[in-house]
Amino acid sequence: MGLFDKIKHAFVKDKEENQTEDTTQESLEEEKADESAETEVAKSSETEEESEETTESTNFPADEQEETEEIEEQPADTQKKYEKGLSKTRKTFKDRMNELFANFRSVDEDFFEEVENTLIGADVGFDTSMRIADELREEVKIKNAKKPAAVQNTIIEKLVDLYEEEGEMEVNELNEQQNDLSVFLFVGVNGTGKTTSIGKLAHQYRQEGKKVLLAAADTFRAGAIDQLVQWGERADVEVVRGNTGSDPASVVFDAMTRAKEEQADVLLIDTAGRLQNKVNLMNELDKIKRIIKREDPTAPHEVLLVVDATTGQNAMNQAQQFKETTDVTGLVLTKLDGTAKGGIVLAIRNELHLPVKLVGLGEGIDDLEVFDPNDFVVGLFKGLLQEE
Ligand SMILES: Nc1nc2c(ncn2[C@@H]2O[C@H](COP(=O)(O)OP(=O)(O)O)[C@@H](O)[C@H]2O)c(=O)[nH]1
Ligand SMILES: [Mg+2]
Repeated sequence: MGLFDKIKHAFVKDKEENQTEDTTQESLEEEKADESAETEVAKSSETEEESEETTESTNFPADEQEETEEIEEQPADTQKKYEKGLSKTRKTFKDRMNELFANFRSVDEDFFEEVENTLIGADVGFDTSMRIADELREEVKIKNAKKPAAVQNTIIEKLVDLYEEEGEMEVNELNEQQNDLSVFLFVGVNGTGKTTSIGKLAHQYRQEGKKVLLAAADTFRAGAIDQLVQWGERADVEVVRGNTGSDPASVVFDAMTRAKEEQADVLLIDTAGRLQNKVNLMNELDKIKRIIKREDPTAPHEVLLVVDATTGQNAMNQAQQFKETTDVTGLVLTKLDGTAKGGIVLAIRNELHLPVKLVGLGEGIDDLEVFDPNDFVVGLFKGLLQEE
């Protein structure tokens, strides 16, 4: 099933699930069937929101029980997490669409320009937004789409198609070594969520029964080391640390030695991200990498750049700069739950060509997911499709 069809499917399933609760809403809709397109769009988004809340509250206790019993998470739970984490983005996008169609008179040039602005506003990226609008012009012509619902669905179809097309060669899974040590180096500007993401990932691996070790190579601030130690306690994994101000490379050396001695499965390395001094940062990261390689020539197996989704274009610029500084293998996109601009994932894929590997969907220890492009897109657009 193609991605767009998958969303359509999710949309239909949602409708069926909520049919019993929706009877009042449904009859209301029938009564006002002759109302303008503007209210039609607004109303169906309300229905979707209500139903979302109901499913979430009924599923929550069951989710919690399952977590302790089952090793592998149910795919449906992951999907729910995405839907929850992306609710702000979805709502904003929905509001913008509603606005767009409230002013809708005909599909003219002004309309397409509004579509472009809407997409840029969602951090989809300038080039990508232009491309979508262009393809939309074509498609609307071919389909001779006139009704708002048909046009809205076509916008989403274009977004999904483009997103899917660019991701064909992408590897979103982390490069884990089978029966051998996996070394993941985390880089990124302060405050983006490196330490938090390491803590969450350590917890996940620990749950899987793996032996995990953390390295506190952000020795620049005392608070940074303590914070990682705290996460180590929460995740029940050990932290290799040095003193504040000590050489990060020496901490990494200690951690590599210990990981090998203790036959650890995973070593996660926290680093300081002082982008204001690019040369120093580059030297520091190079030195760390050299030490890692000397101990294990196949490592590091991932260099993960952590970026904060709420910072939009800034995150894109950081990613660009880090890409020039060191060999980044993938992105950790944090705080997707706190932004209304989840479109940044599309921009990253289309403009930076770096795979997103992990996404942060909240501050809790369980709020990190291996990036699943399909779940992401469903989480982003579910409920936005209109009945034609
Ligand atoms: N809402 C939300 N907050 C996050 C997420 N990831 C990190 N944070 C918060 O971002 C802040 C900075 O995180 P931290 O790990 O200290 O960043 P670092 O400086 O890169 O190590 C903390 O308050 C975290 O709780 C996320 O996915 N969602
Ligand atoms: Mg930190």
